[in-house]
Amino acid sequence: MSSLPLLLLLWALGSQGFPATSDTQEQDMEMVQKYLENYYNLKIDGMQKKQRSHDPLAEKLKQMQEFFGLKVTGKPDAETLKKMKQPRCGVSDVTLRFKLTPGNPRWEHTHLTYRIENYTPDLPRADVDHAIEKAFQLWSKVSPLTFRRVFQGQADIMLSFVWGDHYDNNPFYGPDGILAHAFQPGPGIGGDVHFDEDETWTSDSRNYNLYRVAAHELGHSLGLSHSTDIGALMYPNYIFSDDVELNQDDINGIQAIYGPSENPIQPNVPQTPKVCDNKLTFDAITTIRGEMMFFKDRFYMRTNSYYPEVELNLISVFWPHLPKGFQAAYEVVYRDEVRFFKGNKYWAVQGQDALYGYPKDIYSSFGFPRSVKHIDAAVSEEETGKTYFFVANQYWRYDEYKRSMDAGYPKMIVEDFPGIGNKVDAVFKKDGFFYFFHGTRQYKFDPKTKRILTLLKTNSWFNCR
Ligand code: 2NI
Ligand code: ZN
Ligand code: ZN
Repeated sequence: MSSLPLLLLLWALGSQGFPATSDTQEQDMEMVQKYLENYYNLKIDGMQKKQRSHDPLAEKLKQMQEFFGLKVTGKPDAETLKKMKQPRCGVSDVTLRFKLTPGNPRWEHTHLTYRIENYTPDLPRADVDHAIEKAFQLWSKVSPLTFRRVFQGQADIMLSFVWGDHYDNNPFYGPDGILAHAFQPGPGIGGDVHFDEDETWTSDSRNYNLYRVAAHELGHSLGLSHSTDIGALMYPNYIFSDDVELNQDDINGIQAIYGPSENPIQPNVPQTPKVCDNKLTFDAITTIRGEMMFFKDRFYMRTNSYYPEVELNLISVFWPHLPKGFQAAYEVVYRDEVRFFKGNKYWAVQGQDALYGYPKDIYSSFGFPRSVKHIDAAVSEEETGKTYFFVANQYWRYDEYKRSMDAGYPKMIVEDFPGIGNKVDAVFKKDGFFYFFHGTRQYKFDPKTKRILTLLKTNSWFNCR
C-alpha cells in the first residue's frame, strides 16, 4: 500500500475531528484502513478526491459497526478500535450474513442452565422435553457452551408457553404471525424464551414444529440476531423442512460470539449456494411450466423471463416432503408432470402438488436393471416423447407414450453426444438444444449436428456480472 491513500485517509479522518498527530493514532488509522480493506472490501483510489456526499471509508465503517452491533457513527471511535483489535476469523464480513444482537450481549459464563417452566397441551411432555433438549444440542455441538437442565429456581434460560399479553411489553396476537420470542443474554428475563400458546405446537411437519422454533429462539437467547442467509436457522421466516440443522452461517455467528467448539471437526455443514460463484455445480435441472429450475442440496434456483434476478429458496417451500439432494429431474410437458430422482426412487409433482403414491422405484416403473443404482441426469423431449436417462458413461432412452424403454439401450454417451464427457450432472433442453452440465462446465449441444456449440459457465442463466 503506497502512502498516498493513507495520507488521504488521515486527512479524511482529521476533517471529521480525529486529528492524527501521535504515532499510536497513526498506527490506529493504518489498522482501520487495513481492517476495512481485508474484511469490508474497502478500496481507496489514490487519485480520488474526497467528496462530501461519498466517503467510502465512513460507509465501510458504518457497515462494520452495524455488523458488530456497535453504535453506528461512521467514525473510528474507541469501541470500534477495540473491536478491530480483537482476534477474529479471516473470512470477509461481507460474505458473512448472520447478525449479532445490537450492543453485543453475550453470556459471560459458558456453562448455562435452562428450565422448562410449563408445558403446552398440544404435545406429550416427553416430546416437549425432547424438542428443547435437541435444540440446545444444536448450539452446544458447535460452540464452547454447555446447557444443563434444572427443575426448580432460576435458570439462565427459562422457557415457557404463554399467550396474549404476558406482561413483558411484547404481547402475542393469536395464531400465526409471531410464533415465539426470546430475550438477548443478560440477567433476569435475559435469555428467556416464550412460545405463543395460541399456536399449535407439533413434533412433525405440521405448523409449527417446536424443535425448529426452539432452535431458532435459542439463537436469540445466545446473542444472535436474524440472518439474511435463507439457509440459516436464524433466517427470520419459518419454513418447514424435514431436518433441523445449523448451517455454516449460524455456526459463523455463534463462533463469532463464543469462539470455536472444543470438538472442531464439523463434517458436512450445509452451506447456502452462491448463485454467482464460478464454482457452482448442480444436482439436477428441469424446466417446469416454462421456467427453469436448478437444484442444489436443499435449494432451488429459478429464473423466469419477467424478473431479472434469480430466485434462491428452499425446495421445501414448494414441496415440503421431497428429499434434498435430487440426482436428476425432468418434465413431461404433456402430462404437466415433473419427476425427481434420488437413488433408486423417484417422486412426481404437478405444479406445487406432490402426486400421491410416491416415491416409486425406478425398476418397476421404467424397466431399469437392478445394476442401475441411481440416475445422474434426465431430460424429456416434448416433440418426440422420448426421455433420455444418463447413468455413468451410458444413456437410456424411454418412451413416455409407450411407457417402456426403447430397444437397443443403454448406449455409450460418447456415441451420440460426443464431447460432453463421460459423466453428466444435469441436463435440460431448450429451443432445440441440449445443455449438459458437468462440474463447473456447461455444454450447449446441437443434436442435429451432434456437436458442441459453446462452452459456458454453469451459472450462465443467472445474469451474473
Ligand atoms: C419465525 C417467526 C417468529 C418466531 C420464530 C420464527 C422462526 C424462524 C425460522 C425458523 C424457526 C422459527 C427456522 N428455521 O416470530 C415472529 C418474529 N419474531 C418475534 C422472531 O423472530 N422471534 O424469534
Ligand atoms: Zn414474552
Ligand atoms: Zn427470530
